[in-house]
Amino acid sequence: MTQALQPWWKTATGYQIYPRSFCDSNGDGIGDLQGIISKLDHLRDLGVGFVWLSPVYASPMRDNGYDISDYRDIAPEFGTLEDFDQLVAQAQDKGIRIVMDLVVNHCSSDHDWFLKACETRDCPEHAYFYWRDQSPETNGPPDDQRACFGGSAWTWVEAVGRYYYGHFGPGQPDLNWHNPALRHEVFDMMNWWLDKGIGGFRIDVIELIGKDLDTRIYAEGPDMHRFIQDMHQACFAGRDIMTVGESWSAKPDTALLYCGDSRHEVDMVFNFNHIDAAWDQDKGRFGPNLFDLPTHKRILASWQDALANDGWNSLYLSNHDLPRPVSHYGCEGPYRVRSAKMLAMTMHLMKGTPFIYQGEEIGMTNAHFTEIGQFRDIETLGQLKEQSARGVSQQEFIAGANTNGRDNGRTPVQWDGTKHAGFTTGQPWIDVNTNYVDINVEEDRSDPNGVFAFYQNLIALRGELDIITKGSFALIGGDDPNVFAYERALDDQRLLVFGNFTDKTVHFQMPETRTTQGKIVLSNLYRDALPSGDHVTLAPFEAFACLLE
Ligand code: TEU
Ligand code: CA
Repeated sequence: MTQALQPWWKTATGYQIYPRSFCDSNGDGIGDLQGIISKLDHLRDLGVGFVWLSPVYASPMRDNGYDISDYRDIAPEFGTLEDFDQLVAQAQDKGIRIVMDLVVNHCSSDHDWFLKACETRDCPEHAYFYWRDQSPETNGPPDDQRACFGGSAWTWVEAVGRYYYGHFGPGQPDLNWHNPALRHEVFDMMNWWLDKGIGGFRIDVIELIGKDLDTRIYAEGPDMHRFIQDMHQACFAGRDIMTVGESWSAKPDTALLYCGDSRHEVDMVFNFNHIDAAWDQDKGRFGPNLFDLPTHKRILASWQDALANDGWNSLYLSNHDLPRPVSHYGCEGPYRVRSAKMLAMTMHLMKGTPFIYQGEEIGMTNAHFTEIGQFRDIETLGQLKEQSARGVSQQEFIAGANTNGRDNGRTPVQWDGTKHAGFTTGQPWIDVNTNYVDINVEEDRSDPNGVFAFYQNLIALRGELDIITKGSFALIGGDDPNVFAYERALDDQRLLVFGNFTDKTVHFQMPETRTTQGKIVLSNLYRDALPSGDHVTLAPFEAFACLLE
């Protein structure tokens, strides 16, 4: 039987690097490109096929690079364009592609375009941004829209006598995608990077381009798909690359509009349905963690179903905006290692491309900061202001930020047990987690039963079993509150996956009595067979995968 060759990004595993926190090569306390180059063997050993590199462009770093002041240069604290070319070449030698982060919903208020746009209405750059007059009723901003990082989304510029729109904040003015010259500039820049041989783009908040400010439709606005299709035609068509758009508003019923084959937009979306389902309706991410396994399973399964025959799923639990998976879904205590493996297995064996976030491969935990002064994130500090004004105490705020705030994923990668975890010889820009003495790469990698070794096996298994990338997906026991179980199927093969999300021994009811035992292909304990009978007993945070042929 001949089967169509799959694109590389369907069989590869991705790895996200947040450069500021990955590895510092020169002792200034900030991770950099040479630091990444020095750790490429770590990634090759893990077996990843590509890196999603969070922004390294020139930036005043108010939002750590998600505020770009020059799209064709590298921030000096990260290195130079030569360092970047070296990274692409050396990664390629190790079989790893570099996928760039593309932040084009907005730029930095320090970008030349914006500086010019603020001087006069009579320059082309003025039209690269969204401007509105003051409201005749209030003599204030045109509407009451709040910015994501706090304050009004509108900022007054005296010299031009108008407000500009910044969805995230005044330091990140939104680019006017409705202006053809702006789109042309952006596409030109994207092709410039693609011509350097990068592996593709992760596109920041893609759901926000195409907004209609007058009707106040921000996400998935009326022109979004048209603009993504323009982008595809101008930059992606005919290139062997991978593109993934971040969309906080994509749902199973709109997913194919972004990534269906015939749409010519992007290959995948990062959706957040399984993430914000656990957020409090009013307090958002800073509220309590409302994780509920049946809801989580239903959401993941609905995405598997929606993209069963067209489009493609991205699979992930964490990134630089999210808490650490063991802290959020697993256990930080005695079952840390075991739960890290369980979370990895249940995520990676679904259909789609898995993404590992730096530090996840050794089971790093949340930050557990104790003082406001330890937080660095612009969103967290903006929320602190807003919530203090509403009477939330500092203590309460710190608890919320420690549960779900963005700095949890941004503490430096813990490489070894030496001072500052081997991340830097200087003073790190954000505190290293105090648990680095016990939890670090050197320690974990020296243990054949460590988290790293398990990820290696998981990634290797992906290369061995076609069923992981090609098989169909069906949830088993969707209502069970403790166990995430599913079945993959390809031709005569079945792959059963089980993960206990609790710290208790549980009995999972199978829908039918099994007689065949199958072969255990991966286990985070010492299981060697699937028990026959009508139920499976799982130890705390146990996970295993069983192949039936
Ligand atoms: O994030 C988009 C985004 O809307 C959320 O992550 C946001 O940070 C908020 O937490 C929702 O509560 C992307 C980037 O991943 C993020 O790091 C940037 O700050 C943001 O866009 C702006 O570029
Ligand atoms: Ca540095």
